[in-house]
Amino acid sequence: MLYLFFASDESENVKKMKSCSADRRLSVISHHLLLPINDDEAAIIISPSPTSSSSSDPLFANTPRAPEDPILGVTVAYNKDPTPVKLNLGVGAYRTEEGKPLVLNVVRKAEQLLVNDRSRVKEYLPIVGLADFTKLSAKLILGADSPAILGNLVTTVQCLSGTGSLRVGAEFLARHYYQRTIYIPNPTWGNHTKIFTLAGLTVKTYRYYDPVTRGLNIKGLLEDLGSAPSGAIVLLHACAHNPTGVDPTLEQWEQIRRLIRSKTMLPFFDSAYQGFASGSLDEDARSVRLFVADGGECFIAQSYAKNMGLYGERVGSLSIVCRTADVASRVESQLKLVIRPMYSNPPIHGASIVSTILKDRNLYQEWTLELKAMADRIITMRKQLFDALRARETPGDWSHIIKQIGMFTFTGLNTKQVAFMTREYHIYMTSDGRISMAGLSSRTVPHLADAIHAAVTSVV
Ligand code: PLA
Repeated sequence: MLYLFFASDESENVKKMKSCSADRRLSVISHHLLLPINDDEAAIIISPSPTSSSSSDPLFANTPRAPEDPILGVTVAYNKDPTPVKLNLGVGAYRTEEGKPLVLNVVRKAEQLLVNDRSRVKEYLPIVGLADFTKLSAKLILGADSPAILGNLVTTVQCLSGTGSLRVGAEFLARHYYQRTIYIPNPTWGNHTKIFTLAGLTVKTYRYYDPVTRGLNIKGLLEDLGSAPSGAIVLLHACAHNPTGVDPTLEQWEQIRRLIRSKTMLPFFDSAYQGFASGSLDEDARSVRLFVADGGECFIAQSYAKNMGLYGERVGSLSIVCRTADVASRVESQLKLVIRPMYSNPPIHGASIVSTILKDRNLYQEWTLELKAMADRIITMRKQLFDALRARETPGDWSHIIKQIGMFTFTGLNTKQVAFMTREYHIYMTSDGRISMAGLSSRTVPHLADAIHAAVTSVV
């Protein structure tokens, strides 16, 4: 536990904290700096001891070492381990049966087409990104026949993958929305808290996962959102909830939608796994489409990292569904003001790959098949791991492994058991007991099952 505070003249800072959004953000951060924080949160903290030019110490000598990221740091630790039997089940990145990263065939084809097209140049994209890409991206999540698209009620901007889309959305909300509180599920992807806090919003949680049933705590969820202030922003995972792998049923989504609309709360969907949950792009967009169909406002952050395997290309988009076309175009004009000083305009290559695939009927079809194959392989891994634990008579009910959806299994293993598995079996995973099923293969399932068995029977 650390306690941090501004070392500089406080009254100066207080004077500066007026109403503009940057100042609000400072005020939120300074508030956080005065609170006890854990190691994870410390990663986002500004140095508590700014280096002064009069000091004889080297510059930044007082800069504290930040901890590694709880997810990406797992890969750092894995890379340092010289053992050949090591297994990385930390970050959610798809691997083949051979344990290798996969570039989709359809992506290779699209890249070839792009390289062969001599008319393509490397000019800057517009601030909002590649027009074909943003149009097709909105269609992918909302459906081609969506009335919101047909009525020009949606503005879509190309952003830096899912993270960048959430970040731009958060910045926009901090500047233009009257409610400053966002409710995120407990638990959720660890970066959500940091993204929204840094934008100047206040982050609160709503109950989501019930560790006893290993299912959705729908009662707690409805109670918490029911007692949230009206207008609050609500972050929802469109499908394949990370880290739990637990999604609401369609009926439960409908209950959630009714509650959110009745309290005029603002839904913000994080869609990082469209196609990865069920293997069907349309099926995995049902939650979002349910909300958009009622005509209310909605934010959607999309990522092509997982479903097109474009992790490092950083392709994503933010769509904001508004009630009128005029509002949508004004919102877009303000999004440009958010983006321009952040990174000016987005990169061209990844978005060109996506739009090449989305606009060609054959390539699109081929993509859906490759996507389904990835989703199916993950489902097969679930079955194999479940069977392997049953065969070992590992104590406990492991049926959640086959019930959960998407890239991750939320095993229920505790921090000590995870540490044991890393130390004794060189299995790398996040300390909350999440494993990336996409990192497993038939060859490595027995090793993981042995490790889980040993952890459960020898570490409490
Ligand atoms: N939203 C959720 C729910 C995610 O799980 C992730 C990625 C993102 C957004 C952002 O992805 P992008 O910016 O790469 O598009 N989560 C990963 C990787 C797969 C990570 O932590 O960055 C994870 O292992 O949880």
